[in-house]
Amino acid sequence: MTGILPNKPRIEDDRTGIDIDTLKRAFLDNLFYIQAKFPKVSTKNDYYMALAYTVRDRLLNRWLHTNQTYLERAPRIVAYLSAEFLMGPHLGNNLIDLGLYEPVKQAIAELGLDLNELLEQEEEPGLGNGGLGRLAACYIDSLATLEIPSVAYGIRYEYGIFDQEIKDGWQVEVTDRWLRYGNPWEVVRPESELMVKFGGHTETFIDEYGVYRVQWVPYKVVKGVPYDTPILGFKTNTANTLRLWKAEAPESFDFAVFNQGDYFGAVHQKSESENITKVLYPNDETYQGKQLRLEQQYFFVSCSLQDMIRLAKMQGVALERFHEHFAIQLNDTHPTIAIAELMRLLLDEHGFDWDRAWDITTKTFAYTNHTLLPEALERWSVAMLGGLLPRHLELIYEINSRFLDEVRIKFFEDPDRIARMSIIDESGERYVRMAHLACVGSYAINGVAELHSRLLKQTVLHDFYEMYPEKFVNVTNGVTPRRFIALSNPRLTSLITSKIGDGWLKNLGELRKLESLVDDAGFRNDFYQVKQAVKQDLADYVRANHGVEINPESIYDIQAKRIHEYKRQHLNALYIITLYNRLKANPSLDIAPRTFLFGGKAAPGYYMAKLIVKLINSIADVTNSDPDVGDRIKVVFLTDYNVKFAQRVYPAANLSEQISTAGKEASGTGNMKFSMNGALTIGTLDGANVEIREAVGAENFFLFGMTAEEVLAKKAEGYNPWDYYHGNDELKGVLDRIASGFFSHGDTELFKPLLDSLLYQDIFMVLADYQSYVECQERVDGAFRDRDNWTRMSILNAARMGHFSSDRSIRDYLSQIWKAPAVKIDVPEYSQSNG
Ligand code: Z15
Repeated sequence: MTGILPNKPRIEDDRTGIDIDTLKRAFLDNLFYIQAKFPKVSTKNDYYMALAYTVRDRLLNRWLHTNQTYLERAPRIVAYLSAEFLMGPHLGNNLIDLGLYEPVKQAIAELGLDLNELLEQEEEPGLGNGGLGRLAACYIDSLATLEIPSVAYGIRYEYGIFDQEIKDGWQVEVTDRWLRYGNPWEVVRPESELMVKFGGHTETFIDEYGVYRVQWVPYKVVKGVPYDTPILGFKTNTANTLRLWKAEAPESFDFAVFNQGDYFGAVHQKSESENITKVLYPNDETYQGKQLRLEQQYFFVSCSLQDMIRLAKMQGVALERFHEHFAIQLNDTHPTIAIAELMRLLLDEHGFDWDRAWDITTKTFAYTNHTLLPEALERWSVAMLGGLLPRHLELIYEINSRFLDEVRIKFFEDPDRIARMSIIDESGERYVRMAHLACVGSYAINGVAELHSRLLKQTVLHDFYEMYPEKFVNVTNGVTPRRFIALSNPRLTSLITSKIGDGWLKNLGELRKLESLVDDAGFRNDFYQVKQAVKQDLADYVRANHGVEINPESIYDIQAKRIHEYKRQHLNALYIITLYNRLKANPSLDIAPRTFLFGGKAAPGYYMAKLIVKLINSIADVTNSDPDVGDRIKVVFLTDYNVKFAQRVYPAANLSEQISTAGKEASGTGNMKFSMNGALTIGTLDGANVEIREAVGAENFFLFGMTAEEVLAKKAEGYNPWDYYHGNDELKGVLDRIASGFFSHGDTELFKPLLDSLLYQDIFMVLADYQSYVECQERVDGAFRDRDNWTRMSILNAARMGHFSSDRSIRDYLSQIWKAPAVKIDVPEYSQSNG
């Protein structure tokens, strides 16, 4: 539809101008014409919306020119497939990326409003659980910043991760109605809808050329509608797209035909279709095996692949060359059904033969593994998968049979391998092992930190490593400094920029220039003052929201992450009780005052995690009101930890708790965000902690606990937690204190499941690491008392974290896996194009 219409609309100056007066006029204009309000009757949310639209207007030129450039030039595109994108609020980030933060702040102030209050209004899109979803968000930020043509595909959950409330110390989940007031950042594209089939059966036939073919006759069809959100690069013209799919009932499948007069049946079928994208599954790292989850995965994968094929066709790219046009990254196994789906599309819908289709497929996909925990590995029962996706099950069997032939040839003397490596687990009820399918169907397999990638090759994927050593690479995770330094910590950002200029936000390695300033007493004092000011902000927040007074002079000791036994929030809790017991025994004990802050959600069905939340809150009740403790210990469980709140938390920390059992945390990314903001880490040699410690220097990192090798060895020799309980009086005192009902109003049953799990199994070896942890915390206590030296260590942490920018991670993906060149986007001056 081009015809005589000019390619560019006349663009009103009020939609692009960035001088203060234009921004003010544009804001009032949007308030009137979009929110339909006068200032007199406007709510804070109206003001937020007016500002969001003002900013959106100013990014549309970049977005449309980027899309047009990609359409015309048909560059190689990175497609990032993820069931989760934990984006966090868009407004502040977009202001930073556009370089509009300061002028907008001023314009808003001149209108008598406060930018921070408007930023606070935004309901964040919490379309992820934790690290994996947030990593995807950091990666698309860096892809845009590095000007890499890319598209991110996912699911537009109507309800994201639940909101957490705490009632009587227990977690209570509340529905996340994030779309309640509308979403100014997305654009729905109903004209680009696609259809996705489910269920039914397959039929064979001989086509017009006499070729044997299969067709899938589905039981139902669901419509996928794309919702697009622009993802800006930092100070570039590139604005890539996050395309999230919403499920709807297809009106073309005329209900009247299928349900003659069955009105209720028709409405029911409609709501069943829409159910697919209703809600995010709230478990992090535990696989549940629910059919609806498989429906979600297949739904968004099928929409995304059809979308890519449609784009390639539009650009005149032959499907034979699909793999040259797209590199598809599978974020964990969640989108792995894509391997079978691309085969189906090429074979059944585009007439390819097997060998050509398999060649294209295995040159297209790359797989990122994010965990070694067996409970997280996805396996779909053959019965369920075959019922929902009958054609895909056939294809998976065929892929498997050809794959196992290769295994037989390569390892002809080792028949056990066949059973171990098969995509189908046949040890009991039959399951499809999605990680195996991902390994077979991908040209690259990566772990997310050096240790994790090594352990992957040695343990979970050992057989696959022996089969395909050349596929295995490491890409250590990273995080975006735009959101987690510039936006989260404006004070630190101005201090750094005043010393080393502003190049560091695009090239985080430049932070190293701060190292030489560590000997400058004036700079140390400025750095210290920044940290104190941010700590005061958090104290104000905690007073207002939790009614607890915390002391900015105390150590802010923070553990913020999903609640999980392997992350060992309960080890932290045992240390708090240790200190408490010491203070009770010796009320004049001299310790550095500490504020223990926890934040994080427990999966609603994860009983032990919820009990840990209750334990922390129960300890807080006692310590925060015991006069013997006074101001020396405060414990606060920060409710409803999410991206928005995380941005307040990272900058305020002195000590970052990264205390998972070695070998269990694949990487961790919160560890990086804390350290960049000048927190010191207390941690095990797990995940990316290993590399962070190497980067910041062992003398600036508090290390404790067993190594991954020692953990495995101890397990092999037969670990008995009782030995530690009986061998350590202080530990025994702590566990006995909990057992006595001291923290539970005399109830000796409440925490028994937790104590039993520690004393009878302790699969995460909390008791084995306890003594080492306590001693390490004593070193922390000592170090904090030397304020100036602590500040030195803190500066060196921030200065040496350049390696952990997600820009570096994306460069690693590009050079090792994707090989997609950058494309510069031109945005012609509006004044010229508009005459
Ligand atoms: C998740 O958040 C992570 C791994 C998973 O397998 C699932 Cl299902 C969710 C996390 C890892 O636990 C964490 O160590 C890592 O930093 C993060 O993914 C991003 O790679």
